[in-house]
Amino acid sequence: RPRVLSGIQPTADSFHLGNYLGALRNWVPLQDTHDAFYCVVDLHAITIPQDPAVLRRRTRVSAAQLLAIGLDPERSTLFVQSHVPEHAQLAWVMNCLTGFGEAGRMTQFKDKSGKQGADSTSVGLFTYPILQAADILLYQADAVPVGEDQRQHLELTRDLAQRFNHRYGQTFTVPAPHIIKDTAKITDLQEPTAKMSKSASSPNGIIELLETPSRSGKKIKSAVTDTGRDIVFDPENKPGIANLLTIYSALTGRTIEDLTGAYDGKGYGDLKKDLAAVVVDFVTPIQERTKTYLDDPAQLDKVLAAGAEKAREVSAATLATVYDRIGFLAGK
Ligand code: AQP
Repeated sequence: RPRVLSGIQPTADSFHLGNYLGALRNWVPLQDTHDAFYCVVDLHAITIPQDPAVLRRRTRVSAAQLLAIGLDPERSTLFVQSHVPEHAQLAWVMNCLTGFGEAGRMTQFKDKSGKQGADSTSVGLFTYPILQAADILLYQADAVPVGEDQRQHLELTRDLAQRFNHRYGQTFTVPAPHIIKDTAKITDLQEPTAKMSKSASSPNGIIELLETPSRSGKKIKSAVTDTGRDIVFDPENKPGIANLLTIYSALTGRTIEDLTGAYDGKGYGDLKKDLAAVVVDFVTPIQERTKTYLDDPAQLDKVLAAGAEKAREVSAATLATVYDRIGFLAGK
């Protein structure tokens, strides 16, 4: 079976709808068609300062949410990145293969470091996409299900795989991005041309999977829209309404045409009220299941330990080949 690999950072107490609709939702069906590896990328999380107790909590909360949205450890491999040392080991090799200028062209780094200033930006944030390349290449992934913001990082991963293969002989599968166009960029409710983002959006701009219905309802009702009245799908001129329709359609399976037809002649208020109810119906069972997983942290840790063991079977084999190809002496 073809392989997929994807990851998510444990940098918030809840995933948001951008994470879910852009990436996580697509992880679930891939369990049936692919050999799927999914990880909570805690090594990536420390590219910005993290409180140790908070990071530990968020790593479990992230894993619990992934199980709650439908990842099944029997059908996929779910693990925590730091449990598999080969990620950091291959990242070093990839660091040495990446040009400084090449890494410097990553727009996500430029955006994030620009906001923080050079002295509070870690070298880890700079090499973040190179670690990401290692995550993917270790598993020989054919496809990587992510949101649109990750496209450039995926290009870098492909370049590094090809460069290594060219220099040392065929070693890595060159992965393709798996990006679902309709939901590849869910936007900020308050700033509907920017992506919904846990670090850049205001709290009112994001809908969290684990927040209370009254909170998400209020945010949807105060979402920024234009001054017109018509409910039409026009991302260019009506990005706020288009974003609400995209979310509505993705969560219900109703087409955009069906929705615009149904809301013909109705107002923005009606759409927002109904969407708030759709969101609540959607998140309520996820919240319940997340809580159940978190109520038994020992069991959760067991699932993650078993996942790491499965992941290491693949990652250790890839790393051994890489070390041999680049000329490291066999240690044993
Ligand atoms: N707004 C979004 N629309 C579609 N997909 C999105 N993703 C994130 N935001 C959107 C996708 O979510 C996955 C998890 O990515 P991550 O753990 O790296 O989270 P992130 O990209 O760091 O999420 P944020 O909220 O955007 O955090 P910051 O602000 O820290 O960058 C990825 O597949 C991503 O594409």
